[in-house]
Amino acid sequence: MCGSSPEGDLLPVQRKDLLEHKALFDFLGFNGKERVRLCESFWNFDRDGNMEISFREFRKGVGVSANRYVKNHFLRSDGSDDGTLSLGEYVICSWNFCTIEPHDFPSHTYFGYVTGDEDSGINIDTMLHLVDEATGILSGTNEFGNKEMNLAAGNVVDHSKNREREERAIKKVASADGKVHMKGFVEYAKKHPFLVMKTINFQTNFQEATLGGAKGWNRLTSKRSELLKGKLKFIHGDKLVEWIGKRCGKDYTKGDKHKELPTQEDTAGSNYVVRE
Ligand SMILES: [Ca+2]
Ligand SMILES: [Ca+2]
Repeated sequence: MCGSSPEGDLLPVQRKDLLEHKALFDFLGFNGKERVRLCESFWNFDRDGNMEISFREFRKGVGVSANRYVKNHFLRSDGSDDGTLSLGEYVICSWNFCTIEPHDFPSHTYFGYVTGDEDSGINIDTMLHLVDEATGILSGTNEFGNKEMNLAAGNVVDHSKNREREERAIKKVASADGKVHMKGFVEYAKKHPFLVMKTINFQTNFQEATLGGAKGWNRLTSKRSELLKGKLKFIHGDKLVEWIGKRCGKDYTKGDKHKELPTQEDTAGSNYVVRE
């Protein structure tokens, strides 16, 4: 058994790129084949070839729309804060999202990415906005700007009634401070699974675009909790980028630019556009 090395077909610059992140791949437990595959998705996403993934390239690569959830996920993975993901940031970003285990997923994850902090709450207005973003039942327009099927079928829908009904349901799970906290959110999401559908879609798309689906990530998913040692019950990308970097002897919050491509440095952040 002497199959060819998974790195055999790579260009020298790609091999160098991969080697630079060896400690990171080792720490996260990627085998040779998986690390090449993940790097290949990075190089494919990077349409303009500047060795950085812009938000636009990220959305196109994963195949998702620009909603608040995807935007926050991208921003928190950008440890160096320059508006793009370097290979190191991208590896952590995809590992973090594609290996989330079923019991942490999706309402806890979704909540964290909407609030940015698991101890803070979501205002009722924001909750209504999220419900509308997910379904369009309050405004009659979904996140893609399409009218609901009801309207297309010529049925008259009273959206103010929908809003009142949802507002009542949200108030029921809100805390004394008038905000919806993690516990209330999870309760609401249990009865309204459509709210978190986009986290499931996002993970599915992301897994497919990287290691060929959930199956390709299984091995790494089973190692996740052992690696995190239960210390970080819920992890945001920015904390994770810092935490993992420290364990790999690399500071990803300062970025790891490719010095041999100096002309791209000035423009690296200019492709970053977020539509709400
Ligand atoms: Ca790029
Ligand atoms: Ca960055």
